[in-house]
Parts: sequence; C-alpha cells; structure tokens
Amino acid sequence: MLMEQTMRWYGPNDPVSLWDIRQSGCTGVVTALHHMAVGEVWTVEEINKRKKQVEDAGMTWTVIESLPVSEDIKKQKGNYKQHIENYKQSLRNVAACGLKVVTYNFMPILDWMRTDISYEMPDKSLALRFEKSAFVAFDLFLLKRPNAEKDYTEEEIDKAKKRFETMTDAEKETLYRNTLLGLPGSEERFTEEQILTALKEYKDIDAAKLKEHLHYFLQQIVPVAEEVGVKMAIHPDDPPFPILGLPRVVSTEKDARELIEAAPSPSNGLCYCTGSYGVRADNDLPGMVKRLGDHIHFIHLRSTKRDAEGNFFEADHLTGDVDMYAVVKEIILVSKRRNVSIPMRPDHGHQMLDDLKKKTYPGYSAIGRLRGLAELRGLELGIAKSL
Ligand code: DNO
Repeated sequence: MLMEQTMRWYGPNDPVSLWDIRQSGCTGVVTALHHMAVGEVWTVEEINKRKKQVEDAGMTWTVIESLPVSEDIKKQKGNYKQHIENYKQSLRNVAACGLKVVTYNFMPILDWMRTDISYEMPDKSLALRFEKSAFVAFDLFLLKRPNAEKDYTEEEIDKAKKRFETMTDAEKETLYRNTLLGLPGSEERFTEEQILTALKEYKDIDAAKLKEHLHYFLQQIVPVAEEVGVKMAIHPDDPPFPILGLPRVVSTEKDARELIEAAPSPSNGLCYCTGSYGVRADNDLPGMVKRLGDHIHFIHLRSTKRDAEGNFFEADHLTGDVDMYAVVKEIILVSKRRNVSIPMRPDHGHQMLDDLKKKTYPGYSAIGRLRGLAELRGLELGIAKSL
C-alpha cells in the first residue's frame, strides 16, 4: 500500500491554506492546536473545531504534530505529575474525536535548530542550514553560556572566533534570532535571559537521566494510548546531537530501540524522520526502516547534505546524503508486510519561485514542499510498480 500523503498546516494563521495543501494532492493534514499552552488538556471542543476546518477542505486530520511534552515532564520537576495526567486526558480526547496518531518529541527546551533559514542554493532558492562555526560563535560570544568552551575543541573555538569576526552586526542579530527561534508554529523567540535560566535547570540532567524521564513518561502514557487506540510517534532530535550542553536522547537507532523496549506496545512508536536521523552518518536509514518498521507510525521525508566540518543544509528531497530510493523501497516493503498505509509528509522544502516574495514559516513554504512531495510520490509509485 502506498503511503498516505499529507502536509503540515500551522492552523488558520498559516499563509499556506488548506486548499493549497489539497491541490498538492494530499488527502491528509498534519496539524496541532498551536494556541494551547504546553501542559494543558486539549479539549474535545477545540480538537473538533480544528478537525472540522480540515474536513471542510475535503481532507482528514491524519496526524497530530505535536502534542507537546512540557519542560516539567522532561525535568521531572514542578507540575510534572499533573502534566502527565493532562497528557493522558488529551490522548483520551483526541481518540474520542477519531484521531489516531500523535507525534511529539523529547528535546529539552528547544525544538529543531538552524543557524541560517535563508541559505542560498546555486539555483537561488533558499534552504535551512546549520553552520557549526556560526553555532559555536553564537554559543560563546552571543549567548555567552557559562562554561560553554568546555564543549568545544580549541580548533572549533578558533574557527568560531574567526567566523564571528567576519560577521556584521546585522548578521549577528540574524544568527541570534534564527538560533533562538521559538517552537514550531510560534512567532515568539526566546530572550537571552529566558534561555540561560532554562539551561541552568538542566544542569543536573545528563543523557542517562533524561532517558529515564522519557521512559517513565512512556510507561505512564502508553497504556492509555493503547487503551484508546492512539499510536504515539516520537520525533527524533534535530539535529541529532547535544546542543548548548543539553542532552539529546532520540538521535540513533539504539535510542529508538530502547524507548520502544521501555514500554512495549503497538501504541509506542516512531516518527521516522530521514532529515533528522540522516544528519548522522552512523545512522543506517534504510536499515532502520527494515529493523524498526513495525513501530513506524508516521514518516517525514527530507534529505540533508553534511560536510566534514559538521555543517549541513537541507538539500532537495531526492539528493543529499539520504538514499531516498533505498528508504522508500524499505517503506513500501514494510507497508506491504503490515498491510497499512503509513502517513508521510514531505518535510520542509526550499523557498522558491513565487514563495520567495512571501513570508512563510521557515521550511514550510508551499511550492518547495509541493516539489518535494511530487518527486517523492513519483519515486514511490515507480518503485511500487516495479517490485
Ligand atoms: C520541524 C519539525 C519538528 C517536529 C517536532 C515534533 O520542522 O520536524 O519541529 O515537528 O519536533 O514534535
């Protein structure tokens, strides 16, 4: 069975409309109640309101991305027990509204991070990029995180210094804004003080501890998800390595396997994101689908191109380091074996053509994603027919 084609929609304020998504050939929409405070219960009424908007455009709300996990839960502090109860209630409510897949992540404080959100490609379209030296410069000289230099080699610090010296004030300001971009779907950015305070709270939480908290969270919520028929799909860390001294615990196949084993259930699964896992050369992407395929409930397809310096940019969907042919082939085989149509979305896209004149959410302009989706759809059909 072919994957179900979806696109992310950030809700009524998204400059990309539901009809744009429908015209891309999607049958499903991926969205969230971005206006709800993290930790609060999503009510049936609010969920149904959103669901109706999607259905009025002739599509289904296929996946929730994301039902966010509060910082208290990640740190096991403050109100975390209440937040876990609220999360369970939200799961019951989404199930009552007929929704079946819930994506979330367990990245401390920040979600995905890039230093550049308009990196010019040779064809003049714009891509998202992570530049190592710029990031180190941000950490050391803009944020001035206490003890940050301990996380870098002398050579890295040296390069960052040189890079910083080349930057104009406007470039520094842009770097600062890009790096501290708030959560997806929000316009707000963290202030320096907010981020430094938030970072301090993680000083006693290393990777082992954060993993423990993740596994505990799963052991609490997965039985409820199973009972109400919802599939949980954890999104990997983006980028898949520690940043700003914060641990990241969903970056590799081993991490994924451990979290599945911590709460075994058909409801405890993965959002398989080739863009995030693919930044690490040691992640075997097609092999992960083959081995973890039974647990994949949602798929993000995107490719990055990395270099030896630790930089990467988001390439076209079919180029870059991801062997998309091999990945899609494995997905087709797994879907056949399981007899399911797994929802997918083209993750991100270049800002191009008419979208260069528009302001859209970084990575989520319409035309670049449409290009990615069209290419992926053709690739999948071609492979499926030839198998
Ligand atoms: C970025 C996205 C992530 C993802 C969340 C899921 O574009 O892939 O922000 O939605 O991490 O919880």
